[in-house]
Amino acid sequence: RTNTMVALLFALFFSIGSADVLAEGIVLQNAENREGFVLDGLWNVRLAPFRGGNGKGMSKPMKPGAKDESFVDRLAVPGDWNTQAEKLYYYEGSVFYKRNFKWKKNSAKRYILHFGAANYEAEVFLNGNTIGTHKGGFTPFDFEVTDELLNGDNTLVVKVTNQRKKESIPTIRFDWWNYGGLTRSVKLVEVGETFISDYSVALDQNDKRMISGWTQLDGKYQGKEVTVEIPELKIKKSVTVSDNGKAEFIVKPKRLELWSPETPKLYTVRLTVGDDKVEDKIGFRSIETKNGDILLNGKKVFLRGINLHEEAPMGGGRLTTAEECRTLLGWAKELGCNFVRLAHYPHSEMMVREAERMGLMVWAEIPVYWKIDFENETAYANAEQMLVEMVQRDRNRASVILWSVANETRESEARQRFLGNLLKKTKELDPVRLTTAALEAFKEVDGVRVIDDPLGDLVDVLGVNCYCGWYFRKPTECPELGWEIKFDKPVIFSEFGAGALQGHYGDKSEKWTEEYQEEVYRQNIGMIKEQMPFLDGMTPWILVDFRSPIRPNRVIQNDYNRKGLLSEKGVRKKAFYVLQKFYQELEEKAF
Ligand code: GCB
Repeated sequence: RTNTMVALLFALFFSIGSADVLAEGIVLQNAENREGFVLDGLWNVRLAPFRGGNGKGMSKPMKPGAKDESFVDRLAVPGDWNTQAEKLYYYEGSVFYKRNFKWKKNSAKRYILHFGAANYEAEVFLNGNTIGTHKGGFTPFDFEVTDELLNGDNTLVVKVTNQRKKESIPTIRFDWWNYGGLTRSVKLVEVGETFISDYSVALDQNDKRMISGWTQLDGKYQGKEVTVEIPELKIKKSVTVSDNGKAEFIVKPKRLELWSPETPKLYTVRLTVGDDKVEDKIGFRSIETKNGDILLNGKKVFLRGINLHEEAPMGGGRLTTAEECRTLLGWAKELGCNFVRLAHYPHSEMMVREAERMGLMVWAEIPVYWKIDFENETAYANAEQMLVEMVQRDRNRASVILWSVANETRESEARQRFLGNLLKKTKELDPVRLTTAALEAFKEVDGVRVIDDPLGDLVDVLGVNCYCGWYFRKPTECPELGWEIKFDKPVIFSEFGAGALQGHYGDKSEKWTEEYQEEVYRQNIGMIKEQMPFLDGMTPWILVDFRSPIRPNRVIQNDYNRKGLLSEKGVRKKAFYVLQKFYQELEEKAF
Protein backbone atom coordinates (compact mmCIF):
# COMPACT_ATOMS: atom_id res chain seq x y z
CA ARG A 1 0.00 0.00 0.00
CA THR A 2 1.40 3.35 -1.01
CA ASN A 3 -0.15 5.09 1.97
CA THR A 4 1.58 2.68 4.34
CA MET A 5 4.87 3.43 2.63
CA VAL A 6 4.25 7.14 2.87
CA ALA A 7 3.37 6.69 6.54
CA LEU A 8 6.59 4.73 7.05
CA LEU A 9 8.67 7.47 5.48
CA PHE A 10 7.13 10.22 7.52
CA ALA A 11 6.65 8.43 10.81
CA LEU A 12 7.63 10.67 13.68
CA PHE A 13 7.14 9.39 17.18
CA PHE A 14 5.23 12.18 18.80
CA SER A 15 1.56 12.81 18.84
CA ILE A 16 0.15 15.88 17.14
CA GLY A 17 -1.88 18.54 18.90
CA SER A 18 -5.57 17.99 19.28
CA ALA A 19 -7.33 18.55 16.00
CA ASP A 20 -10.93 19.53 15.36
CA VAL A 21 -13.10 16.68 16.49
CA LEU A 22 -15.74 15.65 14.03
CA ALA A 23 -19.07 15.91 15.74
CA GLU A 24 -20.92 12.62 16.07
CA GLY A 25 -23.05 11.92 13.06
CA ILE A 26 -20.98 13.91 10.58
CA VAL A 27 -20.25 12.00 7.44
CA LEU A 28 -16.89 11.96 5.74
CA GLN A 29 -17.80 12.27 2.10
CA ASN A 30 -16.54 9.46 -0.14
CA ALA A 31 -14.49 7.49 2.41
CA GLU A 32 -14.08 4.69 -0.10
CA ASN A 33 -11.82 6.71 -2.37
CA ARG A 34 -9.60 8.18 0.34
CA GLU A 35 -6.17 7.06 1.50
CA GLY A 36 -6.33 4.63 4.37
CA PHE A 37 -6.43 1.11 5.63
CA VAL A 38 -9.45 -1.13 5.18
CA LEU A 39 -10.15 -3.07 8.37
CA ASP A 40 -12.32 -5.71 6.74
CA GLY A 41 -11.71 -9.40 7.28
CA LEU A 42 -12.15 -11.74 10.23
CA TRP A 43 -12.63 -10.04 13.59
CA ASN A 44 -12.65 -11.79 16.94
CA VAL A 45 -16.01 -11.63 18.66
CA ARG A 46 -17.63 -12.23 21.99
CA LEU A 47 -21.38 -12.50 22.45
CA ALA A 48 -23.16 -10.48 25.10
CA PRO A 49 -26.77 -11.71 25.12
CA PHE A 50 -27.50 -9.60 28.22
CA ARG A 51 -25.80 -6.69 26.45
CA GLY A 52 -23.37 -5.82 29.27
CA GLY A 53 -19.57 -5.68 29.19
CA ASN A 54 -16.78 -3.17 29.41
CA GLY A 55 -15.76 -2.28 25.87
CA LYS A 56 -13.25 0.28 27.05
CA GLY A 57 -11.46 -2.32 29.13
CA MET A 58 -11.58 -4.86 26.30
CA SER A 59 -9.80 -2.40 24.00
CA LYS A 60 -6.86 -1.90 26.42
CA PRO A 61 -3.65 -3.23 24.91
CA MET A 62 -2.93 -6.67 26.38
CA LYS A 63 0.34 -7.76 27.92
CA PRO A 64 2.66 -9.51 25.45
CA GLY A 65 1.79 -13.19 25.22
CA ALA A 66 -1.52 -12.78 27.06
CA LYS A 67 -4.55 -14.55 25.54
CA ASP A 68 -8.14 -13.42 25.76
CA GLU A 69 -10.16 -16.59 25.98
CA SER A 70 -13.51 -14.82 25.65
CA PHE A 71 -12.71 -13.53 22.16
CA VAL A 72 -12.23 -16.84 20.36
CA ASP A 73 -15.15 -16.84 17.90
CA ARG A 74 -14.71 -15.06 14.60
CA LEU A 75 -17.00 -13.20 12.26
CA ALA A 76 -16.39 -11.68 8.85
CA VAL A 77 -16.59 -7.91 8.51
CA PRO A 78 -18.46 -6.71 6.58
CA GLY A 79 -21.24 -9.17 7.24
CA ASP A 80 -24.33 -9.85 9.29
CA TRP A 81 -23.86 -12.22 12.20
CA ASN A 82 -27.13 -14.11 11.66
CA THR A 83 -25.98 -16.01 8.60
CA GLN A 84 -22.44 -16.71 9.80
CA ALA A 85 -23.23 -19.11 12.63
CA GLU A 86 -26.28 -21.25 13.24
CA LYS A 87 -26.57 -20.13 16.86
CA LEU A 88 -26.83 -16.53 15.67
CA TYR A 89 -29.64 -17.05 13.15
CA TYR A 90 -32.33 -15.41 15.29
CA TYR A 91 -29.90 -13.65 17.63
CA GLU A 92 -30.87 -10.18 18.82
CA GLY A 93 -28.55 -8.72 21.42
CA SER A 94 -24.99 -7.47 21.53
CA VAL A 95 -21.74 -8.66 20.03
CA PHE A 96 -18.33 -7.23 20.88
CA TYR A 97 -16.09 -7.16 17.82
CA LYS A 98 -12.35 -6.88 18.32
CA ARG A 99 -9.62 -6.20 15.85
CA ASN A 100 -5.89 -5.76 16.45
CA PHE A 101 -3.91 -3.94 13.82
CA LYS A 102 -0.51 -2.34 13.39
CA TRP A 103 -0.22 1.18 12.09
CA LYS A 104 2.66 3.52 11.33
CA LYS A 105 1.34 6.86 12.36
CA ASN A 106 2.26 9.91 10.32
CA SER A 107 2.36 12.96 12.57
CA ALA A 108 1.46 15.25 9.66
CA LYS A 109 -1.83 13.41 9.12
CA ARG A 110 -5.19 13.05 10.82
CA TYR A 111 -7.06 9.78 11.17
CA ILE A 112 -10.75 9.03 10.91
CA LEU A 113 -12.46 5.73 11.60
CA HIS A 114 -15.18 5.21 9.06
CA PHE A 115 -17.99 2.67 9.41
CA GLY A 116 -20.18 1.98 6.36
CA ALA A 117 -22.96 0.80 8.71
CA ALA A 118 -23.57 -1.18 11.89
CA ASN A 119 -27.02 -2.47 12.74
CA TYR A 120 -28.37 -0.96 14.97
CA GLU A 121 -26.30 0.66 17.66
CA ALA A 122 -22.50 0.86 17.75
CA GLU A 123 -20.17 1.83 20.57
CA VAL A 124 -16.56 2.29 19.53
CA PHE A 125 -13.46 1.90 21.70
CA LEU A 126 -9.82 2.25 20.70
CA ASN A 127 -6.83 1.43 22.88
CA GLY A 128 -8.69 1.87 26.16
CA ASN A 129 -10.53 5.02 25.05
CA THR A 130 -14.21 5.55 24.40
CA ILE A 131 -14.47 6.98 20.90
CA GLY A 132 -18.19 7.42 20.28
CA THR A 133 -21.55 5.86 19.62
CA HIS A 134 -23.94 5.74 16.70
CA LYS A 135 -27.54 4.71 16.22
CA GLY A 136 -29.16 3.66 12.99
CA GLY A 137 -28.43 0.51 11.03
CA PHE A 138 -28.00 1.70 7.47
CA THR A 139 -25.98 4.90 7.31
CA PRO A 140 -22.26 5.62 7.70
CA PHE A 141 -20.55 7.25 10.66
CA ASP A 142 -17.10 8.61 11.33
CA PHE A 143 -14.97 9.42 14.35
CA GLU A 144 -11.67 11.23 14.42
CA VAL A 145 -9.08 9.09 16.25
CA THR A 146 -5.89 11.08 15.62
CA ASP A 147 -5.15 11.29 19.35
CA GLU A 148 -6.12 7.76 20.30
CA LEU A 149 -4.43 5.96 17.42
CA LEU A 150 -1.06 4.53 18.45
CA ASN A 151 2.06 4.13 16.43
CA GLY A 152 2.43 0.35 16.32
CA ASP A 153 -0.13 -2.00 17.89
CA ASN A 154 -3.75 -0.88 18.13
CA THR A 155 -6.84 -2.58 19.55
CA LEU A 156 -10.22 -1.59 18.21
CA VAL A 157 -13.41 -2.84 19.87
CA VAL A 158 -16.91 -2.21 18.59
CA LYS A 159 -20.00 -3.26 20.49
CA VAL A 160 -22.92 -3.74 18.13
CA THR A 161 -26.47 -4.16 19.45
CA ASN A 162 -29.47 -5.00 17.29
CA GLN A 163 -32.17 -5.18 19.94
CA ARG A 164 -35.39 -3.73 18.50
CA LYS A 165 -36.90 -0.77 20.33
CA LYS A 166 -40.11 1.18 20.02
CA GLU A 167 -38.39 4.51 19.36
CA SER A 168 -35.94 3.06 16.83
CA ILE A 169 -36.25 3.53 13.08
CA PRO A 170 -37.56 1.03 12.05
CA THR A 171 -39.56 0.21 15.14
CA ILE A 172 -40.37 -3.22 16.67
CA ARG A 173 -42.16 -4.80 13.73
CA PHE A 174 -41.05 -4.81 10.09
CA ASP A 175 -41.11 -7.27 7.20
CA TRP A 176 -37.40 -8.02 6.77
CA TRP A 177 -34.61 -9.65 8.74
CA ASN A 178 -33.05 -7.73 11.60
CA TYR A 179 -29.52 -8.58 10.49
CA GLY A 180 -27.09 -7.54 13.24
CA GLY A 181 -23.43 -6.70 13.02
CA LEU A 182 -20.81 -4.65 11.26
CA THR A 183 -22.67 -5.08 8.02
CA ARG A 184 -20.58 -2.73 5.92
CA SER A 185 -16.90 -1.96 5.47
CA VAL A 186 -14.72 -0.42 8.21
CA LYS A 187 -11.83 1.81 7.26
CA LEU A 188 -9.14 3.87 8.92
CA VAL A 189 -8.96 6.94 6.69
CA GLU A 190 -5.86 9.12 6.56
CA VAL A 191 -6.37 12.79 5.69
CA GLY A 192 -4.29 15.95 5.72
CA GLU A 193 -4.31 18.30 8.72
CA THR A 194 -6.66 20.40 6.66
CA PHE A 195 -8.94 18.25 4.53
CA ILE A 196 -12.10 18.34 2.45
CA SER A 197 -14.68 16.67 4.67
CA ASP A 198 -17.74 17.18 2.52
CA TYR A 199 -18.62 18.49 -0.92
CA SER A 200 -21.34 18.78 -3.50
CA VAL A 201 -20.80 18.95 -7.25
CA ALA A 202 -23.81 19.02 -9.59
CA LEU A 203 -25.52 20.65 -12.51
CA ASP A 204 -26.38 24.20 -11.53
CA GLN A 205 -30.09 24.58 -10.89
CA ASN A 206 -30.44 28.11 -12.15
CA ASP A 207 -28.42 27.63 -15.28
CA LYS A 208 -28.30 24.04 -16.49
CA ARG A 209 -25.32 24.74 -18.76
CA MET A 210 -23.16 25.27 -15.67
CA ILE A 211 -21.69 23.03 -13.00
CA SER A 212 -21.68 24.40 -9.48
CA GLY A 213 -20.97 23.22 -5.99
CA TRP A 214 -19.12 23.69 -2.74
CA THR A 215 -16.52 22.07 -0.53
CA GLN A 216 -16.32 22.06 3.24
CA LEU A 217 -12.90 22.07 4.89
CA ASP A 218 -12.00 20.76 8.31
CA GLY A 219 -8.88 21.90 10.18
CA LYS A 220 -7.06 25.19 9.73
CA TYR A 221 -8.75 26.59 6.68
CA GLN A 222 -8.17 30.35 6.95
CA GLY A 223 -6.88 31.66 3.62
CA LYS A 224 -6.71 28.20 2.05
CA GLU A 225 -7.52 27.57 -1.59
CA VAL A 226 -9.48 24.64 -2.96
CA THR A 227 -8.88 23.49 -6.53
CA VAL A 228 -11.65 21.86 -8.54
CA GLU A 229 -10.65 19.87 -11.59
CA ILE A 230 -12.71 18.00 -14.17
CA PRO A 231 -9.93 16.94 -16.56
CA GLU A 232 -12.19 15.56 -19.30
CA LEU A 233 -13.96 18.92 -19.52
CA LYS A 234 -10.67 20.81 -19.22
CA ILE A 235 -11.91 22.50 -16.09
CA LYS A 236 -9.54 23.67 -13.39
CA LYS A 237 -10.55 26.36 -10.97
CA SER A 238 -9.20 27.53 -7.61
CA VAL A 239 -11.37 29.25 -5.03
CA THR A 240 -10.54 30.74 -1.64
CA VAL A 241 -12.48 29.42 1.33
CA SER A 242 -14.72 31.71 3.32
CA ASP A 243 -14.80 32.15 7.10
CA ASN A 244 -16.78 28.99 7.77
CA GLY A 245 -14.44 26.75 5.77
CA LYS A 246 -16.79 26.55 2.83
CA ALA A 247 -15.75 27.31 -0.74
CA GLU A 248 -18.33 27.71 -3.48
CA PHE A 249 -17.67 27.52 -7.18
CA ILE A 250 -19.38 27.62 -10.55
CA VAL A 251 -17.83 26.66 -13.87
CA LYS A 252 -19.01 26.46 -17.45
CA PRO A 253 -18.17 23.26 -19.28
CA LYS A 254 -18.09 22.93 -23.04
CA ARG A 255 -20.09 20.04 -24.50
CA LEU A 256 -21.27 18.38 -21.32
CA GLU A 257 -22.74 14.92 -21.79
CA LEU A 258 -25.62 14.47 -19.36
CA TRP A 259 -26.16 11.35 -17.26
CA SER A 260 -29.19 9.25 -18.18
CA PRO A 261 -30.11 5.54 -18.10
CA GLU A 262 -29.23 5.33 -21.81
CA THR A 263 -25.89 7.13 -21.38
CA PRO A 264 -24.77 6.90 -17.73
CA LYS A 265 -21.83 9.21 -18.31
CA LEU A 266 -19.64 9.98 -15.30
CA TYR A 267 -16.79 12.50 -15.10
CA THR A 268 -13.77 12.32 -12.83
CA VAL A 269 -13.86 15.27 -10.44
CA ARG A 270 -10.77 16.05 -8.35
CA LEU A 271 -10.85 18.35 -5.33
CA THR A 272 -7.58 19.46 -3.74
CA VAL A 273 -6.55 21.50 -0.72
CA GLY A 274 -2.82 21.56 -0.01
CA ASP A 275 -1.64 17.95 0.07
CA ASP A 276 -5.15 16.59 0.67
CA LYS A 277 -7.21 15.48 -2.29
CA VAL A 278 -10.32 13.51 -3.01
CA GLU A 279 -11.53 12.16 -6.32
CA ASP A 280 -15.03 11.18 -7.33
CA LYS A 281 -16.93 10.09 -10.45
CA ILE A 282 -19.89 12.37 -10.92
CA GLY A 283 -22.77 12.42 -13.36
CA PHE A 284 -24.67 15.57 -14.31
CA ARG A 285 -28.40 15.56 -14.92
CA SER A 286 -31.53 17.44 -13.93
CA ILE A 287 -34.67 16.07 -12.34
CA GLU A 288 -37.92 17.95 -11.86
CA THR A 289 -41.68 17.65 -11.97
CA LYS A 290 -43.93 19.60 -14.32
CA ASN A 291 -47.69 19.37 -14.81
CA GLY A 292 -47.83 16.04 -13.05
CA ASP A 293 -44.92 14.53 -15.01
CA ILE A 294 -41.36 13.62 -14.02
CA LEU A 295 -38.73 15.19 -16.26
CA LEU A 296 -35.18 13.88 -16.54
CA ASN A 297 -32.92 16.33 -18.34
CA GLY A 298 -36.04 18.23 -19.36
CA LYS A 299 -37.72 15.20 -20.95
CA LYS A 300 -40.67 13.23 -19.63
CA VAL A 301 -39.73 9.79 -18.31
CA PHE A 302 -41.70 6.76 -17.21
CA LEU A 303 -39.93 4.96 -14.38
CA ARG A 304 -39.82 1.26 -15.18
CA GLY A 305 -38.75 -0.01 -11.80
CA ILE A 306 -38.56 -2.82 -9.32
CA ASN A 307 -38.21 -2.97 -5.54
CA LEU A 308 -35.25 -4.63 -3.91
CA HIS A 309 -33.92 -5.43 -0.47
CA GLU A 310 -30.20 -5.42 0.22
CA GLU A 311 -29.69 -9.17 0.38
CA ALA A 312 -27.09 -11.34 -1.31
CA PRO A 313 -28.53 -12.52 -4.65
CA MET A 314 -27.83 -16.22 -4.03
CA GLY A 315 -29.00 -16.33 -0.41
CA GLY A 316 -26.83 -15.84 2.63
CA GLY A 317 -27.85 -12.61 4.29
CA ARG A 318 -26.78 -9.01 3.79
CA LEU A 319 -24.83 -8.50 0.62
CA THR A 320 -21.25 -7.29 1.06
CA THR A 321 -19.67 -7.00 -2.39
CA ALA A 322 -20.02 -4.79 -5.47
CA GLU A 323 -20.36 -7.94 -7.54
CA GLU A 324 -23.49 -8.90 -5.61
CA CYS A 325 -24.91 -5.43 -6.26
CA ARG A 326 -24.19 -5.83 -9.96
CA THR A 327 -25.91 -9.22 -10.02
CA LEU A 328 -29.10 -7.80 -8.48
CA LEU A 329 -29.07 -4.68 -10.61
CA GLY A 330 -28.26 -6.82 -13.64
CA TRP A 331 -31.51 -8.71 -13.06
CA ALA A 332 -33.33 -5.39 -12.88
CA LYS A 333 -31.76 -4.39 -16.19
CA GLU A 334 -32.74 -7.74 -17.68
CA LEU A 335 -36.34 -6.98 -16.68
CA GLY A 336 -36.09 -3.76 -18.65
CA CYS A 337 -35.82 -1.40 -15.70
CA ASN A 338 -34.44 2.13 -15.78
CA PHE A 339 -35.25 2.61 -12.08
CA VAL A 340 -34.98 0.80 -8.74
CA ARG A 341 -36.58 1.43 -5.39
CA LEU A 342 -34.00 0.57 -2.75
CA ALA A 343 -36.46 -0.56 -0.07
CA HIS A 344 -36.92 0.21 2.83
CA TYR A 345 -33.70 1.69 4.23
CA PRO A 346 -30.55 3.25 2.78
CA HIS A 347 -28.70 0.54 0.88
CA SER A 348 -24.90 0.69 0.80
CA GLU A 349 -23.05 3.46 -0.99
CA MET A 350 -21.74 0.67 -3.22
CA MET A 351 -25.26 -0.18 -4.38
CA VAL A 352 -26.07 3.43 -5.24
CA ARG A 353 -22.78 3.79 -7.13
CA GLU A 354 -23.28 0.56 -9.07
CA ALA A 355 -26.80 1.68 -10.01
CA GLU A 356 -25.30 4.91 -11.27
CA ARG A 357 -22.69 3.11 -13.40
CA MET A 358 -25.34 0.81 -14.85
CA GLY A 359 -27.80 3.58 -15.69
CA LEU A 360 -30.47 2.96 -13.08
CA MET A 361 -32.29 5.82 -11.39
CA VAL A 362 -32.79 5.31 -7.65
CA TRP A 363 -35.54 5.83 -5.07
CA ALA A 364 -33.73 6.02 -1.71
CA GLU A 365 -35.65 5.60 1.55
CA ILE A 366 -35.35 5.72 5.31
CA PRO A 367 -37.09 2.99 7.33
CA VAL A 368 -39.95 5.07 8.69
CA TYR A 369 -42.08 2.01 8.23
CA TRP A 370 -45.52 0.94 9.49
CA LYS A 371 -46.29 1.81 13.12
CA ILE A 372 -43.61 4.32 14.06
CA ASP A 373 -44.20 6.10 17.37
CA PHE A 374 -44.93 9.45 15.73
CA GLU A 375 -45.55 11.20 19.05
CA ASN A 376 -42.09 10.32 20.30
CA GLU A 377 -39.37 12.97 20.01
CA THR A 378 -36.58 10.43 20.20
CA ALA A 379 -38.10 8.53 17.29
CA TYR A 380 -38.16 11.78 15.32
CA ALA A 381 -34.55 12.56 16.20
CA ASN A 382 -33.51 9.08 15.07
CA ALA A 383 -35.38 9.42 11.78
CA GLU A 384 -33.99 12.87 11.07
CA GLN A 385 -30.44 11.82 11.79
CA MET A 386 -30.80 8.91 9.42
CA LEU A 387 -32.24 11.15 6.75
CA VAL A 388 -29.39 13.64 7.13
CA GLU A 389 -26.79 10.88 6.93
CA MET A 390 -28.42 9.38 3.85
CA VAL A 391 -28.67 12.67 1.98
CA GLN A 392 -25.12 13.68 2.93
CA ARG A 393 -23.75 10.39 1.75
CA ASP A 394 -25.52 10.27 -1.60
CA ARG A 395 -25.94 13.90 -2.56
CA ASN A 396 -23.36 13.55 -5.34
CA ARG A 397 -25.02 10.57 -6.97
CA ALA A 398 -26.79 11.30 -10.24
CA SER A 399 -28.66 8.01 -9.89
CA VAL A 400 -30.63 9.17 -6.86
CA ILE A 401 -33.68 11.12 -8.00
CA LEU A 402 -36.10 10.53 -5.11
CA TRP A 403 -35.81 10.74 -1.34
CA SER A 404 -38.55 8.78 0.39
CA VAL A 405 -39.36 9.57 4.00
CA ALA A 406 -41.83 6.78 4.76
CA ASN A 407 -43.60 3.57 3.80
CA GLU A 408 -47.20 2.69 4.66
CA THR A 409 -47.83 4.91 7.64
CA ARG A 410 -51.36 5.59 8.78
CA GLU A 411 -52.80 9.09 8.65
CA SER A 412 -52.75 11.10 11.88
CA GLU A 413 -51.87 14.60 12.99
CA ALA A 414 -48.71 13.41 14.72
CA ARG A 415 -47.63 11.56 11.59
CA GLN A 416 -48.33 14.58 9.39
CA ARG A 417 -46.15 16.71 11.65
CA PHE A 418 -43.38 14.10 11.88
CA LEU A 419 -43.21 13.44 8.14
CA GLY A 420 -43.80 17.10 7.33
CA ASN A 421 -40.72 17.99 9.35
CA LEU A 422 -38.69 15.28 7.66
CA LEU A 423 -39.76 16.55 4.24
CA LYS A 424 -38.85 20.10 5.19
CA LYS A 425 -35.45 18.91 6.35
CA THR A 426 -34.96 17.00 3.10
CA LYS A 427 -35.55 20.15 1.06
CA GLU A 428 -33.14 22.14 3.24
CA LEU A 429 -30.44 19.55 2.67
CA ASP A 430 -31.20 19.02 -0.99
CA PRO A 431 -33.57 21.45 -2.66
CA VAL A 432 -33.13 19.75 -6.02
CA ARG A 433 -34.10 16.10 -5.80
CA LEU A 434 -37.72 15.05 -5.48
CA THR A 435 -39.39 13.90 -2.29
CA THR A 436 -41.83 11.06 -1.93
CA ALA A 437 -43.42 8.53 0.43
CA ALA A 438 -45.10 5.21 -0.28
CA LEU A 439 -48.72 5.50 0.81
CA GLU A 440 -50.98 2.59 1.53
CA ALA A 441 -53.93 2.85 -0.86
CA PHE A 442 -56.56 1.39 1.43
CA LYS A 443 -59.58 3.68 0.97
CA GLU A 444 -62.14 2.30 -1.46
CA VAL A 445 -65.36 4.05 -2.39
CA ASP A 446 -67.68 2.27 -4.88
CA GLY A 447 -64.91 0.21 -6.43
CA VAL A 448 -62.52 3.15 -6.63
CA ARG A 449 -59.32 3.50 -4.64
CA VAL A 450 -59.13 7.07 -3.46
CA ILE A 451 -55.82 8.74 -2.71
CA ASP A 452 -56.51 11.79 -0.56
CA ASP A 453 -53.91 11.24 2.17
CA PRO A 454 -52.94 14.74 3.40
CA LEU A 455 -49.30 13.72 3.10
CA GLY A 456 -49.89 14.13 -0.63
CA ASP A 457 -49.82 17.89 -0.08
CA LEU A 458 -46.25 17.72 1.19
CA VAL A 459 -44.41 15.41 -1.24
CA ASP A 460 -43.33 16.09 -4.83
CA VAL A 461 -44.23 12.61 -6.03
CA LEU A 462 -46.79 10.15 -4.63
CA GLY A 463 -46.00 6.50 -4.12
CA VAL A 464 -48.96 4.14 -3.82
CA ASN A 465 -48.84 0.57 -2.52
CA CYS A 466 -51.76 -1.68 -3.38
CA TYR A 467 -51.88 -5.48 -3.48
CA CYS A 468 -54.89 -6.15 -5.67
CA GLY A 469 -55.29 -9.89 -6.24
CA TRP A 470 -53.25 -10.74 -3.15
CA TYR A 471 -54.44 -9.00 0.01
CA PHE A 472 -57.86 -8.19 -1.49
CA ARG A 473 -59.98 -9.12 -4.55
CA LYS A 474 -59.45 -11.92 -7.01
CA PRO A 475 -56.80 -11.18 -9.63
CA THR A 476 -59.42 -11.14 -12.42
CA GLU A 477 -61.26 -8.34 -10.61
CA CYS A 478 -58.28 -6.00 -10.66
CA PRO A 479 -58.68 -4.45 -14.12
CA GLU A 480 -62.01 -3.05 -12.90
CA LEU A 481 -60.54 -1.37 -9.86
CA GLY A 482 -60.82 2.37 -10.39
CA TRP A 483 -58.42 5.05 -9.19
CA GLU A 484 -58.93 8.60 -8.10
CA ILE A 485 -55.91 10.67 -7.18
CA LYS A 486 -56.76 13.96 -5.46
CA PHE A 487 -53.40 15.54 -6.25
CA ASP A 488 -52.03 16.94 -9.47
CA LYS A 489 -48.63 15.35 -8.90
CA PRO A 490 -46.66 12.50 -10.43
CA VAL A 491 -47.64 9.04 -9.14
CA ILE A 492 -45.52 5.91 -8.84
CA PHE A 493 -47.23 2.56 -8.27
CA SER A 494 -44.67 1.72 -5.61
CA GLU A 495 -45.87 -1.78 -4.63
CA PHE A 496 -48.03 -4.59 -5.93
CA GLY A 497 -47.32 -8.30 -6.17
CA ALA A 498 -48.06 -11.79 -4.93
CA GLY A 499 -46.26 -14.65 -3.22
CA ALA A 500 -45.12 -17.75 -5.08
CA LEU A 501 -42.77 -20.56 -4.16
CA GLN A 502 -40.44 -21.03 -7.10
CA GLY A 503 -41.04 -24.44 -8.66
CA HIS A 504 -44.49 -24.78 -7.12
CA TYR A 505 -46.79 -25.11 -10.13
CA GLY A 506 -50.55 -25.41 -10.33
CA ASP A 507 -53.69 -23.65 -11.40
CA LYS A 508 -53.67 -19.87 -11.70
CA SER A 509 -56.38 -19.71 -9.05
CA GLU A 510 -54.18 -21.52 -6.50
CA LYS A 511 -52.30 -19.17 -4.18
CA TRP A 512 -48.52 -19.57 -3.82
CA THR A 513 -48.11 -21.15 -7.26
CA GLU A 514 -46.00 -19.46 -9.91
CA GLU A 515 -49.13 -19.39 -12.07
CA TYR A 516 -51.08 -17.42 -9.47
CA GLN A 517 -48.31 -14.84 -9.18
CA GLU A 518 -48.09 -14.62 -12.97
CA GLU A 519 -51.86 -14.03 -13.09
CA VAL A 520 -51.60 -11.24 -10.47
CA TYR A 521 -48.98 -9.53 -12.62
CA ARG A 522 -51.10 -9.92 -15.79
CA GLN A 523 -54.21 -8.53 -14.12
CA ASN A 524 -52.40 -5.66 -12.40
CA ILE A 525 -50.84 -4.71 -15.73
CA GLY A 526 -54.41 -4.79 -17.08
CA MET A 527 -55.42 -2.40 -14.31
CA ILE A 528 -52.45 -0.14 -15.06
CA LYS A 529 -53.41 0.00 -18.73
CA GLU A 530 -57.11 0.57 -18.16
CA GLN A 531 -57.33 2.52 -14.92
CA MET A 532 -54.03 4.27 -14.30
CA PRO A 533 -53.19 6.51 -17.25
CA PHE A 534 -51.83 9.03 -14.76
CA LEU A 535 -48.91 6.79 -13.73
CA ASP A 536 -45.35 8.08 -14.02
CA GLY A 537 -43.65 4.93 -12.85
CA MET A 538 -43.93 1.63 -11.05
CA THR A 539 -41.90 -0.64 -8.79
CA PRO A 540 -43.59 -3.99 -8.20
CA TRP A 541 -42.81 -5.91 -5.01
CA ILE A 542 -40.14 -7.39 -5.33
CA LEU A 543 -37.10 -8.53 -7.34
CA VAL A 544 -35.94 -11.42 -5.12
CA ASP A 545 -37.47 -13.46 -2.26
CA PHE A 546 -36.09 -12.10 1.01
CA ARG A 547 -35.76 -13.24 4.60
CA SER A 548 -38.42 -12.14 7.03
CA PRO A 549 -39.13 -13.54 10.49
CA ILE A 550 -42.85 -12.76 10.16
CA ARG A 551 -43.22 -15.37 7.39
CA PRO A 552 -43.42 -18.57 9.44
CA ASN A 553 -45.22 -21.02 7.10
CA ARG A 554 -42.67 -23.85 7.03
CA VAL A 555 -43.83 -25.39 3.73
CA ILE A 556 -43.98 -22.30 1.55
CA GLN A 557 -42.28 -19.44 3.31
CA ASN A 558 -39.71 -20.85 5.69
CA ASP A 559 -38.77 -17.34 6.90
CA TYR A 560 -38.93 -15.89 3.39
CA ASN A 561 -41.28 -13.35 1.89
CA ARG A 562 -42.06 -15.11 -1.40
CA LYS A 563 -43.12 -12.15 -3.50
CA GLY A 564 -39.84 -12.21 -5.44
CA LEU A 565 -39.77 -12.46 -9.23
CA LEU A 566 -36.74 -14.64 -8.55
CA SER A 567 -36.20 -17.13 -5.74
CA GLU A 568 -33.51 -16.46 -3.14
CA LYS A 569 -31.31 -18.74 -5.26
CA GLY A 570 -31.74 -16.52 -8.30
CA VAL A 571 -34.18 -18.72 -10.26
CA ARG A 572 -36.66 -16.70 -12.33
CA LYS A 573 -40.36 -17.33 -11.72
CA LYS A 574 -42.99 -17.09 -14.45
CA ALA A 575 -44.10 -13.57 -13.45
CA PHE A 576 -40.60 -12.28 -14.22
CA TYR A 577 -41.30 -12.70 -17.92
CA VAL A 578 -44.73 -11.05 -17.72
CA LEU A 579 -43.21 -7.88 -16.29
CA GLN A 580 -40.28 -8.07 -18.71
CA LYS A 581 -42.69 -8.19 -21.65
CA PHE A 582 -44.65 -5.20 -20.34
CA TYR A 583 -41.46 -3.17 -19.86
CA GLN A 584 -40.45 -4.01 -23.43
CA GLU A 585 -43.79 -2.69 -24.66
CA LEU A 586 -43.36 0.46 -22.60
CA GLU A 587 -39.88 1.03 -23.91
CA GLU A 588 -41.03 0.68 -27.48
CA LYS A 589 -43.89 3.14 -27.27
CA ALA A 590 -43.79 6.12 -24.96
CA PHE A 591 -46.28 5.46 -22.18
C1 GCB B 1 -45.93 -4.00 2.02
C2 GCB B 1 -44.67 -3.51 2.59
C3 GCB B 1 -43.53 -4.46 2.29
C4 GCB B 1 -43.97 -5.88 2.56
C5 GCB B 1 -45.08 -6.20 1.59
C6 GCB B 1 -45.66 -7.60 1.78
O1 GCB B 1 -46.86 -3.28 1.82
O2 GCB B 1 -44.35 -2.21 2.18
O3 GCB B 1 -42.42 -4.12 3.06
O4 GCB B 1 -42.93 -6.79 2.46
O5 GCB B 1 -46.12 -5.29 1.76
O6 GCB B 1 -45.13 -8.54 1.24
O7 GCB B 1 -46.67 -7.72 2.47
